[in-house]
Amino acid sequence: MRTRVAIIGAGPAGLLLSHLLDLEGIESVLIERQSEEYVRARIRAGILEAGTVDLLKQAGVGDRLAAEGMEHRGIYLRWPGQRHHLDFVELAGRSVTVYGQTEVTKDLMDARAKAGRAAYYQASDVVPHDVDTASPYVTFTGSDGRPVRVDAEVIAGCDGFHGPSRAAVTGGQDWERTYPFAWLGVLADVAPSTDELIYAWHPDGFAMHSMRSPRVSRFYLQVRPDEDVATWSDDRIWTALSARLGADEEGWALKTGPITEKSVLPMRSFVSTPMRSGRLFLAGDAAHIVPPTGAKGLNLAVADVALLSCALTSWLRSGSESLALAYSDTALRRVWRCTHFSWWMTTMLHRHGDDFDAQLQLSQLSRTVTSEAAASELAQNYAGLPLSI
Ligand code: FAS
Ligand code: PHB
Repeated sequence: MRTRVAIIGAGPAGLLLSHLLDLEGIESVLIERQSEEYVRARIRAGILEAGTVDLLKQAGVGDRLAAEGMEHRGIYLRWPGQRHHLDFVELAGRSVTVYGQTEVTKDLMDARAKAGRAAYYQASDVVPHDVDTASPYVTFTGSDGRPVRVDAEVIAGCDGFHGPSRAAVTGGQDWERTYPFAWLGVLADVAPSTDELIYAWHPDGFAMHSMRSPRVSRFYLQVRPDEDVATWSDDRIWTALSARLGADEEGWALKTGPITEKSVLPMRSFVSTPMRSGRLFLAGDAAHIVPPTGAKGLNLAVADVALLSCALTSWLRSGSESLALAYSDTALRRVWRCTHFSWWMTTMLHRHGDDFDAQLQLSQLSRTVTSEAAASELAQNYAGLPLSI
């Protein structure tokens, strides 16, 4: 078949790009390896920057977000003997919103179904071809086992870290940093024990108290990269969270309840450049990965797509290629800013190295909560820099 933009990957990047292009009257086809049910059920990020919230609302997929999203003014930073609230609205004039990536995906998929736009789920052997020519195309095997070819003017690689698109970018360079720790992520059917997120430094390792709704909490614990999740009983999880989040020390009770999901999440920083090769454009995790400590993964994918949909709209609708030519450099400025911020939050809050490192971390934490300039720097980055549209 033929379309204008062939999009590989139905994560938030691919789904949102297709939606934004559709609003501009530009047809696209989505090609996804997993089933629709699988994509809908995936548990990932949970914090939306102010710019992401505004964009989803402007794009007409923000009604449920407006009704169910939990707006937070800031976060708590805590370490033994210390707990401090950073108010992002005061420090940076912007708030953040707790609204699961699962919900964002549902809203985009529902909008897609309502508009009746074509999507190929359970597509295998997906390969982009001739991306450096004027006639790129994608081949794959459909869910019915038959071969499919999609000819397009442009291919958008929104297929995450493990997808095929990045390998099709020629003359690229990759940067990577891996961390000697990981996160044990936990979802529990229990009301949050805090009104806003707690980021905790602790000698036993980092911990975070996040949430999904007034009845569902999300927690993270620093563990070893090769940690076996089976060694973490529910009791062991609650005991570690109580200690690291300071409940024991500060005398408040961490509410416990049924744990519905637990998994180990690797931590890495990765940037691949350029984010364009001929008629292939990369967006989201296909081009960059950040450790989740800065809550940037999903928001960076949205920022890439906001930029890319503008660039493709002006190129495909009015023939002006200037934004498309600038796409990679423009997107990478934000990518490196978010990569630095996520690395900085990660190295400040996770136990690694020796006691000297621990003292440096505690000094950094203390500086961040006592210096308005340092607190504002964290707030501006966390709440999100304006989308450079
Ligand atoms: P995605 O990975 O979401 O989507 C890529 C899509 O491409 C997927 O649907 C995949 O199935 C598809 N695909 C892959 N290969 C393909 C092929 N060969 N053919 C067709 N389709 C293919 N961020 C946070 O801030 N907080 C978190 O707690 C958090 N948890 C995370 C947990 C995990 C396991 C992962 C991987 C990421 C997590 N992130 C988190 C980061 C996350 O939010 C990502 O940044 C976000 O999903 C990026 O969106 P996309 O770029 O659309 O990539
Ligand atoms: C989450 O709620 O899943 C979450 C929140 C903040 C982060 C990472 C994950 O930094």
